[in-house]
Amino acid sequence: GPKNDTATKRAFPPGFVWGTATAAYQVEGAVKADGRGQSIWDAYTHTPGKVADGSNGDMADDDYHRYPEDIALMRSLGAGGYRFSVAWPRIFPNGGGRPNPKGVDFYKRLVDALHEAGIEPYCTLYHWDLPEALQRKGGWQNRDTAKAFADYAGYMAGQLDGRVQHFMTMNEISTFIGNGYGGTTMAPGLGLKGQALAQARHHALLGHGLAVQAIRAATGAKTKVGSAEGIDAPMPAYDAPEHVVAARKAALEENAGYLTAMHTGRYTDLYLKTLGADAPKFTPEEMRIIGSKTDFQGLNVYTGNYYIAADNERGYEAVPFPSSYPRMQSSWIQFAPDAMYWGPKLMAEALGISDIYITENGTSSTAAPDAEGRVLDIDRVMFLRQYLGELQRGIAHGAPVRGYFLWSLLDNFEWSRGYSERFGITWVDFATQKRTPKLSAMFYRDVIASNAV
Ligand code: PNW
Repeated sequence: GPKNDTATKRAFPPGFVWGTATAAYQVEGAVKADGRGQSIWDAYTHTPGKVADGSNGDMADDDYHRYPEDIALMRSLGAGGYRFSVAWPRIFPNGGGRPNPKGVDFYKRLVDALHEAGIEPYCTLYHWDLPEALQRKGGWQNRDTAKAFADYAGYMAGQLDGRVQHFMTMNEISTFIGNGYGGTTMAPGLGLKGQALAQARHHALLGHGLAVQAIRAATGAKTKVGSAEGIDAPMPAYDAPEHVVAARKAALEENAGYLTAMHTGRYTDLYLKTLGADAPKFTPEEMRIIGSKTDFQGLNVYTGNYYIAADNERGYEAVPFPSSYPRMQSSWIQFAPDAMYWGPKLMAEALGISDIYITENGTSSTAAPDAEGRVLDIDRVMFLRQYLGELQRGIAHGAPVRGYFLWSLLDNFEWSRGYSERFGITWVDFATQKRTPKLSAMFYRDVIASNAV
């Protein structure tokens, strides 16, 4: 009967953390406020031709001033967690030296307001906004940047000690190194190749490891430390044992430059062999630091790659997506709900990870206000419903996932796509800064309230 219409919903474990995620440069605006220094993203976005719509993060969502309103939005979702990032140039405007107390105060106010709303803060210390002063000295190509990052991370974690229990060192080393150092589509847009690129990647990993140690030294024993890394989730083409084995091997090798190094303290033989003369220079001590033990792993899961077993050195082969396979507005997001089942499960199995948070998942959508001002983003609702269903199934089959942070709370500055790709479950009219929850926000509120999908 009518009472049972939703009885078939799939339940998540008690205590599962439901949250939303943002990043400093994408939402804060206020780039000159209270002594903030310049970051590589200020420099990049103010270089003509770099961003699709010629926009920048000068204003973005003005969350620096409107965070109480944004916390009210989280409250109306019923969310229990919020993942935000600290802008390094607000804390150390030149990368190091004397801290800027007004920048520190902003994050203390933010975190206190979250606690008052009953929302647990999850803090990322680096979401790509490197102080421009450090880029002038080579950025991540310079080994000293790893040390500067650890100094900043330890200082900031110490300032938030007792108010924040979960810290993430960095967001998606794979993306900012791949697109910003290897490619030109993200700041600083260097287009490096070969050894120079592998060395920059190594320095970023070293920065992560040094920061893990610095955060531990600056905070109490209850503090949990991890990172948020992007994966193109490995998935077997279908559930046959040989393809599952192949996908698990891919989980290790396709992430060899990032998660595998961070969790094992070594580069795989195949990684070094494939790079050959372009391999990074490293010491055993550096590898020990990179492998510093963490308490949890954050995974940003948007899409995945299918694998089949293969009779080659790797034991696997990727199955390319035919051009007709469905994808979302952002052309890199292939619709792959399986990624949420297999990604966390196989990464946990391959690397022995005991606690995972999905630190980002979501999609862009072209849905816009209708005649009544409603945003009926049914594509995002279907995307989230399918991915969350697979996450629930994965947890039921043993994937150690403790929480989920939807990207994103708000439409925001989507890097080189500017404001042309909207990831929010809340519509933002950037001319007026008016916020309107979309259909997907109603959907997410319902998921959170029932702890089920
Ligand atoms: C992540 N790709 O970035 C970031 O952590 C967020 O800041 C970003 O807004 C979000 O995903 C949506 O894009 C990515 O091209 C950006 O593969 C691009 C890619 C992957 C992740």
